[in-house]
Amino acid sequence: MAGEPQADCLFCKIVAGEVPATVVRETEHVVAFRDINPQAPTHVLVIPKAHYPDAASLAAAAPGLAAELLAEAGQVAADEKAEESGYRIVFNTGAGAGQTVFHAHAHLLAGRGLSWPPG
Ligand code: D5M
Repeated sequence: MAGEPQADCLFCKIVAGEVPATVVRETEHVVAFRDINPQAPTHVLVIPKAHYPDAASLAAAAPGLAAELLAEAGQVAADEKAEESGYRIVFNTGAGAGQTVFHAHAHLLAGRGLSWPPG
């Protein structure tokens, strides 16, 4: 069922505390932790605790939670002092766009120049 934990999902395991992560923020519905392979000085993943395979399916099934996720990403950006230099929030969606973990997650990237268009 939509939103239910998936036994084979890495990020569900992080939510459950079965896989360690460096958590920087946690609320009732959302958790944010540092990416294991950072692509910028600040690289935090912001995820819903409930399982949805990608951002679009999250927004379709639980729009309030999607909004909460974005608000929490903004709060992490503030906590990381990323607002002055600017930051990027990215949702890779589909293997062709580089998604490797099929549990919705926002990448928050900051702390270096971010070129456009992205690769
Ligand atoms: O992003 C998936 C991201 O998840 C990728 O940047 C690496 C990161 N990752 C993978 N395993 C872990 C653990 N265990 N902790 C923290 N971060 C992790 P995607 O957009 O799906 O490519």
